[in-house]
Amino acid sequence: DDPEKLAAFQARIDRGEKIEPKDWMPEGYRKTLIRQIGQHAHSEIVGQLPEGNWVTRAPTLERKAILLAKVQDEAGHGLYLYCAAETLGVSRDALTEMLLDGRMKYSSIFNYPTLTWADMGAVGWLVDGAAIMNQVPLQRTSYGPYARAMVRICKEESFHQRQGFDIMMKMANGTEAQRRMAQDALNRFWYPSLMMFGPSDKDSTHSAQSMKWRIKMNTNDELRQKFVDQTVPQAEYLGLTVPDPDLRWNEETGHYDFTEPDWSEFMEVIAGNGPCNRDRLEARNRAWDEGAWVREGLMAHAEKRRAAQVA
Ligand code: FAQ
Repeated sequence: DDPEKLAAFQARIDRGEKIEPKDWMPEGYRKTLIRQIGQHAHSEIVGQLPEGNWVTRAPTLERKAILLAKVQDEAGHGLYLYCAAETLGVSRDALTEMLLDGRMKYSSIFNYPTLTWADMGAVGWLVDGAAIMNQVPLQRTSYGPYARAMVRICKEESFHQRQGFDIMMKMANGTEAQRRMAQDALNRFWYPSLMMFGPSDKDSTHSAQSMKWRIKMNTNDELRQKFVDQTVPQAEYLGLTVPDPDLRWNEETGHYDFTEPDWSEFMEVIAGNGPCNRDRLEARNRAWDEGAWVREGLMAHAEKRRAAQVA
């Protein structure tokens, strides 16, 4: 890229201007955005599976209606994000193909199983909570279409987080067996949720450049710390114990000290070897294959209408 163009581009970013689809941008900026927005879109789509697993087994009609709405919201988020990625010159079909054949990633969190109803509480509370922590600053990201998609997504995510916390309240204040289920869900989802923010800053390959371009507004460790600081008092309010014996409030720093996730487990999960990676990709591939007739039908219909117009 031409150094003068690069400098002018960086100056626009530094002034806080939004970059729009038709503006000049460095190839690296475009590629990083396609990777991040694409991974984010895939996460929303694959992220429907762990909760979709419980729609038919929700304990009441009301819980079922709420969960169904939440899962449908995630599909909508995926669609806004694919649209934002398409403004960068990549098609949704190309992105989908890269998800289905494993060339593109989606969030590590969705490779963990949802074993009990309490997991619906833990996912809403912790997973959507972590998602919001990461996405609220992204409303100010430098790429216009991504920033605008985030505004609506964040509003919906805060409803998702509250519905999860509400399930946790019911379970944590229910029978002894329900309280144990809530604790067990927290035990299993705590570290996977901390991993959602990505590797520690020293191992994050993209953070420095992405922050310079304001694609990312915070480092992975900054957001992880914020999440811990916000969530620990919520766990206390629920009367549940965060599964980290070394967790403690640090008066000097004004933050909680906590034990880092097991990064070797994280690396395994993002390499495709987590507990559910194979199932998740199989489910998405099956949905794609089984939907082929719908796509073909729509194409044939469009073709017929076009031919009729020409005639
Ligand atoms: N999982 O250099 P960095 C949701 C990869 S919320 C998998 O630090 P970066 C809502 C990374 O791609 C979840 N891979 O990377 C919902 C890179 O590999 P690459 C989605 C991960 O991009 C709730 C390598 O590690 N949210 O879906 C993960 O600067 C409930 C090095 O890492 C977003 O995507 C991970 N956790 O920072 C839906 C938010 N972390 O590509 C349903 C937007 C890192 O070079 C139910 N994304 N990697 O092969 C971001 O903010 C960033 O992309 C980070 C990672 C912070 C995730």
